[in-house]
Amino acid sequence: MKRAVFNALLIGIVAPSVWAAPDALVVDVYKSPTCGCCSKWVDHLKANGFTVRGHDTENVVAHKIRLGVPAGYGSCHTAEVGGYVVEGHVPAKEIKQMLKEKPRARGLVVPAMPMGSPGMETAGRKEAYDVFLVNRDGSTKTYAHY
Ligand SMILES: [Cu+2]
Repeated sequence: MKRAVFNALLIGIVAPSVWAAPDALVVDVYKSPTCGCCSKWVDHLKANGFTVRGHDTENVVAHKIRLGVPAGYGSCHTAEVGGYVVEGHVPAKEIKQMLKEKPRARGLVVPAMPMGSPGMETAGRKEAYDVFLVNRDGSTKTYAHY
């Protein structure tokens, strides 16, 4: 009985901080436990105000298929936020923009792992890359260019 009271108090203390974070800013990330650049991208999201729930798995591909990442647009990790898929090293800026604009789309992808993208910072090296919006029919269009 005392334990139950203690738990109730604990929930009372914890809950407000959970409510303070809007649901749309919670990102579920599927990645291999040994992926270094995936963890660095997670750090990038956290630094930009996202709450991240990490899910280590050896079968990230299953999530890409489930969430509709088009063939050839895959990267090292796959994430879900606000009903959208976010594939690869997508900058927090475009994720926030998408959550605000709420396009009728599957989500955002940055194929492969471009040097200089968030989580792929390499001293002195930057590659040009596109952030693509994946439409509901699986077609893509450029959402941002770096
Ligand atoms: Cu990566």
